[in-house]
Amino acid sequence: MTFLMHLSDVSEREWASAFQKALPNHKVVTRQDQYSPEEIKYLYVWKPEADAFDGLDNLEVIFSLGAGVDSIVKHPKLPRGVPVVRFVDDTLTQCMSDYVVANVTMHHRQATRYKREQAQRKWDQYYPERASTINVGIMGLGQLGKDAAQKLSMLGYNVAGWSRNPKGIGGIEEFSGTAKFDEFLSRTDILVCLLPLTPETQDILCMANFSKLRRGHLPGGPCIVNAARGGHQNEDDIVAALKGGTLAAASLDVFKVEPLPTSSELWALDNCYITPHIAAISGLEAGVRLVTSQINSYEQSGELKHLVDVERGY
Ligand code: NDP
Ligand code: OXD
Repeated sequence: MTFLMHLSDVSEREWASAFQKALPNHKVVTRQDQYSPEEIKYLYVWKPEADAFDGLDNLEVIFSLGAGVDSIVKHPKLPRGVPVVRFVDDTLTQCMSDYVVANVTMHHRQATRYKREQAQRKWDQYYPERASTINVGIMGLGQLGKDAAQKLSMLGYNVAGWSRNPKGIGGIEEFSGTAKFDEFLSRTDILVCLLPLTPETQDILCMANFSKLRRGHLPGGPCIVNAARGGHQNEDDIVAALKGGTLAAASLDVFKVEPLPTSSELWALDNCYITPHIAAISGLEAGVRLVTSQINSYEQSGELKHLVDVERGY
């Protein structure tokens, strides 16, 4: 039973050593090791290369290092019928909520205004509005969106969420489906994206949608926070919206091209808050614990949790 690491931009050796300790009866290999493709039963994958599935004729389970599986489900050679399991863990959820709460509170508390006034050595005692007057809208009410929504609600924000199907999360106003999207946008001051990247959600952060956000409540205008995927955002539109005032500020953790090219105009905008795809991490300890327990349960009873619906895309 051989377990192959296929982890682009991540140390395969480090993960392989940790898995080998946790799964002593399995052979754990990296792409640099000697193995024959037919012996691979399990694959641990992040950003699969074009040849990721070549020759893996006896593959039984694909484990995603990420919570987001867009690069796996859109892979042209993804073997049909092989289950895909994604990363779901409280450690990742907690990290993401930390990022979302930090960025929402920063925009609520007018970080850009005070940064600009500091540069001018200007002392102007403007008091931000109470959290309860700020409408936060979270796109995606899954593992990550639900937790962020609940934490922001506990801080006093007026939180709504948008998903495909209603979730019944107490204390959160819910909008479901495309028919309710404009209504959701029109009540939102700070828009947070925690959607999976699918053909339906591609480029959802665009000028047409920014111009539907509520204006006149958050000083300077509405703000966006994107911690999902760069494919959700039209970066030219974000630059234009940040320069022209359609958006007061944007927090972006993900980009169409990563690393974000040094030529991107986003780097130079003082109302754009850039982080290098670090909102939440699939940590080694949690990943080894999760995948080991999934492999053990699969081998004992055939059961797997957190399965991806490949056709749906998440
Ligand atoms: P989930 O699959 O648990 O949740 C996805 C949510 O999005 C669900 O509520 C779903 O609604 C909703 N959704 C999907 N498609 C649509 C649509 N067309 N219209 C409206 N709602 C839709 O995902 P997670 O919460 O675990 O993760 C979300 C994303 O966060 C990941 O896909 C990944 O890209 C990103 N991520 C980024 C990280 C970072 O460090 N920047 C780290 C981890 C994840 P419904 O349930 O009703 O179908
Ligand atoms: C993920 C990510 O999808 O880190 O988990 O982006």
